[in-house]
Amino acid sequence: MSRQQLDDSDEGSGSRRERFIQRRKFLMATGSLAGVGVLAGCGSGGDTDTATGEPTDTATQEPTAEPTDTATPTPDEPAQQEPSLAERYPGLRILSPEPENGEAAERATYTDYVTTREEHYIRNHYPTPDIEESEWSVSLTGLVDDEVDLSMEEIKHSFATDSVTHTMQCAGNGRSYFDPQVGGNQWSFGAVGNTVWTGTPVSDILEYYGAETSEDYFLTVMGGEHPEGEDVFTRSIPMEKVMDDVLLAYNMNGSPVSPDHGFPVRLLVPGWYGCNNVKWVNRMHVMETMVIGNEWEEEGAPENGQRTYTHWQQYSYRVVPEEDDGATHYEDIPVYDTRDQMEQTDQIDNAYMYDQVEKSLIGYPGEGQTVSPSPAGTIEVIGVAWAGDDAVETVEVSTDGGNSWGEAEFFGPVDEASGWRQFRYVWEDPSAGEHVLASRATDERGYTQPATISAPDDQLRGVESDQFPWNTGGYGNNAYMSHALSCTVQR
Ligand SMILES: Nc1nc2c(c(=O)[nH]1)N[C@H]1C(S)=C(S)[C@@H](COP(=O)(O)O)O[C@H]1N2
Ligand SMILES: [Mo]
Repeated sequence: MSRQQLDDSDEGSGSRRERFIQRRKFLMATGSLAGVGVLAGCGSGGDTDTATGEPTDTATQEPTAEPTDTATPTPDEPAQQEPSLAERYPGLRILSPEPENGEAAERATYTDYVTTREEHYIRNHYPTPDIEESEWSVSLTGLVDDEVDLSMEEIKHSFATDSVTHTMQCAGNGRSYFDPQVGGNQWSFGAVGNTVWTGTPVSDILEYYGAETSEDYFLTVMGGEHPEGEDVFTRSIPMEKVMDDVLLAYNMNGSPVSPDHGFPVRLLVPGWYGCNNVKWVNRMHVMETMVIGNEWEEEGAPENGQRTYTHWQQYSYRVVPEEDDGATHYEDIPVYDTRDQMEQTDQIDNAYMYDQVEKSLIGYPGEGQTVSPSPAGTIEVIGVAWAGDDAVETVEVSTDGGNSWGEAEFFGPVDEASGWRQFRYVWEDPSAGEHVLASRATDERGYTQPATISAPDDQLRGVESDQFPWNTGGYGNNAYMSHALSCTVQR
């Protein structure tokens, strides 16, 4: 029996998730969920017990009322069964147990500022590797004075330490709303979370080892989890961004990054799509261009003709309309911001998914929920909004399916632009019955979420006539009607 079948037939995990959701609702109602232990142990000194490779992240988890009771062993089963993905992340809807892929199951995730691990999506191309921290190293190669191999000890303690709040979102989030559908994981709204990451500024390491750090260079970063002979998860990050705020992160929400999120170390590119945040980093290569061409396609695996290092930089994570055979490969591009690339189609055929485009999600009311107005006759709509490494300027809410809009107000922490903003909208005197709620964000540059996704025939490469470009990879969907929800008002 495959793991998939096991998971699907495992009543226990389903009911555990039910209990999690019930309990979450209870905690929300009693107010005890807000900011649970979020920053406990955060900072450079709080990571002393990571050498075991089994990070304990209890500090960031919501209190669990029940003991983990899923492994009720039958006589012929091993007693020590590793908990399944669904058991470890009861807040996720699992898309595939191996490789591990799951998204936040409930809209309620988008009422809180910090996303707990149990609700933070996971996106893997290969299964999560089992890594001993003491045996892991990150090499620095390419245009540097000294090529070196850095141990985790050195990464953690020989350089500065910094923290950043980052809204991590998969570039494929919202893909399931494409019509016609495109291949790949069918993410709905939940492949996004907001967490606090702690690590070493990559700029510190590059400067120390005499790397070429001029603006038009790139740092190409590789993951170490690929099975032998398979493409290496690789991204080329513009040096300008690397030197600004990129981290080699080893803590998430104040305790060691869990294996599924990149233990012992991942790249953290504040405000940029999830794909740029390479997990299980084992090499950083300083170069003049992005990874491109034969040298990088064949290195390490000359016989199989694979796109060994170029696949996820040049072929995948590109905005490709139906009429193109594939994405045009570039050595460099004039602008990195994804929305700017999508506007400059005279210069770039197919945008690269770098900085995230503006987006928002309503967290309350939830889809299909029945809600009653307060004694004062209002309903408070709550949600979150983000725009990559640009600040969100305004959020508007519609309670009539996008016909009319009212401005929401912000509340909650403002750490930096790369973390989302919480918003609230006071819905005055809602009428009884079903309503379609939508939200739309505008960022500091004046970009606003479009209404819908275009038809493939329109062959768009950027946002036009209030439409997000349908694209073959299903990337970047920020159309507000895709993310609208219906709820029922009872009075
Ligand atoms: N090495 C490696 N890094 C990776 C990936 C991967 O498959 N392998 N997936 C990427 C993608 S597509 C996303 S969206 C994020 C997801 O990070 P998370 O699982 O911590 O949410 O990791 C990125 N980093
Ligand atoms: Mo992703």
